[in-house]
Amino acid sequence: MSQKTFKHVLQSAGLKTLAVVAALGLGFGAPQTMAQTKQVIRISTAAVPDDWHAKMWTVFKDTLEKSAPGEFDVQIHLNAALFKQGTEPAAMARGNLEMAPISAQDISKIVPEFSIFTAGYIIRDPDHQQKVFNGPIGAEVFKPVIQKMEVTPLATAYLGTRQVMLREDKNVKTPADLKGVKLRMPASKEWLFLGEALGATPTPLAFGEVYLALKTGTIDGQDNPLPSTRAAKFYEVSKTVVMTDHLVDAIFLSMASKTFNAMTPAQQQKVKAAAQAAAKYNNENRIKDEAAIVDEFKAKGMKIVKPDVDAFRKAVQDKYLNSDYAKIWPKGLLERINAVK
Ligand code: KDO
Repeated sequence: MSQKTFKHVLQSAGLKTLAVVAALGLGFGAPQTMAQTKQVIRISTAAVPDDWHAKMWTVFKDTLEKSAPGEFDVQIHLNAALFKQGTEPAAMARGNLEMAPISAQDISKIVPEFSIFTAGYIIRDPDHQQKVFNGPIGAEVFKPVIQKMEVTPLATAYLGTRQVMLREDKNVKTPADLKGVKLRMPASKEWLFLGEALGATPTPLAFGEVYLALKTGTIDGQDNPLPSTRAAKFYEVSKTVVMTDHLVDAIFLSMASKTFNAMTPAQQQKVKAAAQAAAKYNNENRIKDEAAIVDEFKAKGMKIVKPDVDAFRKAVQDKYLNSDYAKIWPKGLLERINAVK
């Protein structure tokens, strides 16, 4: 549009249009002091609102808006409402999403050697997990994630220790007792392999569909950390919890590298600090909760089974160590993970 026609439009459209045009920064000689546009950070997670790893995103938002007032617009989307569970890394790489928690199983699809963290009975407890991922091993294993996935992990949150939950009353002592049990696992081959290693018949399903599947009997059970099981109310449609402790699970609060790399170093530091504050809030609450939920479930009339965890550990570890997954684990990494105290 020439300057002449532009002026003409303004004259005929009146002052209101002028104000809008100026506010949008389209006017000639628009004032330089105009408010900077905020960087939008859309977050997508499958977490349900009551879960700590859903609430932690509010901590992220509050912390960031306090440390960098007016610079960011953090938008939280729960219940996989924005992106389907497991599709978040691709959405971030394509530039359609700025942040998401991603799992070791998500990462393994692109960085196969990361599958070491999908194996049961490797990470011992939440403290071991934090030391592994926040130390030299973390720095090393996140490098190919940044290079190959175009996402930048900023903090490691403890998702909890996964237990098996069954819709029927059943006594499970060893993996043999799970034979033929249709155990729901998240939908990827890395997750299904874990279900198989536990002795069950794994069935892929998104988290959001688990409640109904338990209720109708499409599946016989599912595995999840107890706080998530409570937040999603799976106890309403289950009778038995088998305390297998089979996976000390993590999610990595990650940002699209395109977004992260476009920020100033000061902004990057604030975003990282906010992600770490969120993970800390989640970890503290979740650890406290995990200890108390067993009694809560007992009080609700659920059967809590203490299986032969050594039998599960041996079966799961043997299955992984003899699999193709283990063949590509970096030499010596397992020993180094075990040596972290
Ligand atoms: C699940 O689907 O079982 C799982 O626990 C897998 C995790 O990686 C994570 O996606 C989690 O669901 C969701 O955040 C819902 O709690």
